[in-house]
This record gives sequence, structure tokens and C-alpha cells, in this order.
Amino acid sequence: MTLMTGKATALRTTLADGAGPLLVAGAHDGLTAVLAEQAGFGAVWASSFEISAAAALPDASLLGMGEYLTATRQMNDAVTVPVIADCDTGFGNNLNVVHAVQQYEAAGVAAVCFEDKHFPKLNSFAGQGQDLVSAEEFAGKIEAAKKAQRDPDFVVIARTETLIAGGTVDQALERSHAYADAGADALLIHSKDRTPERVVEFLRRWDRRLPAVVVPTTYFDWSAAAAWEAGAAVVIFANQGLRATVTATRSTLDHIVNNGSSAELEGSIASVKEIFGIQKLDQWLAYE
Ligand code: SPV
Ligand code: MG
Repeated sequence: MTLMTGKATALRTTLADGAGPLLVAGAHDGLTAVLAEQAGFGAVWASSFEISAAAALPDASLLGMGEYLTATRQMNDAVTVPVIADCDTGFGNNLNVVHAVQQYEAAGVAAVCFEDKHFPKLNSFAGQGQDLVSAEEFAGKIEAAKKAQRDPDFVVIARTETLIAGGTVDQALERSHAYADAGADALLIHSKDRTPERVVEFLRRWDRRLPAVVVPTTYFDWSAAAAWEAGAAVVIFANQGLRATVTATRSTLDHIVNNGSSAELEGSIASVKEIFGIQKLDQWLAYE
């Protein structure tokens, strides 16, 4: 079992081993993090979209850092794999970034990811409100984050929203190199294109300067193997679990309302015993 304090080291080792793409699943609480780990994902993405959705709120910097941290700590405590915390813009300026690094690192989280949008930000697929801060300002945030970390293995991921904000691959590369110069450990290139073409071009020209992270939400027919082949080290399936949960829960609850019982569903929904397993009930009872 990976020790909590060793998760950053474990993540770094995985990023360096060249053995294949690190598959990461979005989650929003202990339960969904456990499901990701049980499915075989190598890390958990503590998604701002999922954590906001779990509160039935938009992903618009409405929740505060403390709330994201509480959800992320719960995920991290529930799994042995590393957790990568989606820290949006860093919740404000350089001081907020430093505070976030201190708090997330103390919680045992392996990595934080900051994006180069203005605070408050709006989810990348929401269309409007996708303005970027200057490359200099964001590079300053990355520098501040790197100075704030205590464990040298703690991973700081710089995320550029250039393509989301209507920019070009050239501009995304220019910013990404500035963030690498500022000390970032990995680079997330985000896109809401329907095809991976521009991400592939970015990766080709990036030439593995740092491990690259991709999020194929809208270009979903691009497999993790194809992303690895193109030069990506990490593939985040950021919200598929949440979307499946909504579909399954809605269909189950609709069925019960329409039929007045769960009888026909009992064979297809998780048993209470299965939930006990996720809760590690037996281990807890052994403390009695
Ligand atoms: C998230 O999962 O919160 C992300 C990815 O940041 S996205 O929703 O595509 O912005
Ligand atoms: Mg997010």
C-alpha cells in the first residue's frame, strides 16, 4: 500500500517511467474516488466541475478553497493512488496560490493543477468568460507555487486554456514554454475541439519537454493509447463518472416512482453489501 506521504513520489515515478499513459478519473468525494481506484485508474482528478456539480452549483469559483480542499482531502484519504487537485486559477493571486499549495500538500495530495484564466473563472465548456491572465502573471503563480512546496516531489501542473479561449497552437506553445521556464512539473493542454487535431499538433511541437496532460472530454473518440502515441503522458477522464452517475441514478429513481417498487432493479443495482465493502465496514468493526 502506498503511504500517504509517498504519493507525490509515486506520481513522479509514474510520470517518469515511460511505461504508458497514466489514466486518471475525475471524482468529487470519497465514494467516487474509490470507484475510480477500483476500476484501475492510476490517479484521481479532484475535479472542480464534479465538486461543484455535487453541490448542484456551477463550476464558477462559487465554492471556496476550503470547500474544494475538504472534498479533495476526503478523496485522498479514501484511496491509495495519488490525487491530482484541480485548483482552478489558484483561488486568487499569488498569495492564494501559496496558501493552496501549503494546504493541499499538508492534506497529502500529490499534485495541484493551476490554470491561466482570470479569477473568478467559469468552466471551460461554458462558452463565455474564458479570458486569460497574461503569461507573465501566470508564470509568477507557478513560480510562487514551486517556492511554496515543501516536499520536492510535490507536483505542480500548469494548465493553459489558450485553445479554450480562442487562441492558437502557437500561442499555447509560447505560454506553455513560459510556464515550463517558471518551474512547472507538467503541462495540461486543454481543448474543447471536437477532434484532437490541434492537441496532437501541440504535443508534436511540445516534444515532451515536460509530461503533457490531456482531457479528451469533447474529442472522446481519441483513445488513451492514441494520446500516449501522440506524446501525452497523462489522460484525464474528467467527468464521465459523474455523468454516468446522473444517468443511472435518474433512471433508477424514475423507475421506482413509476413502478412503486425497486423489485425489478434489485439484480442490477449495487447491493447494500457492496456498499459495505466500499465503506470497509469489516475493517472498521474489527476496531470494536
Ligand atoms: C474539471 O474537471 O473541473 C476540469 C476539466 O477542470 S473541465 O471541466 O473540462 O474544465
Ligand atoms: Mg476544473
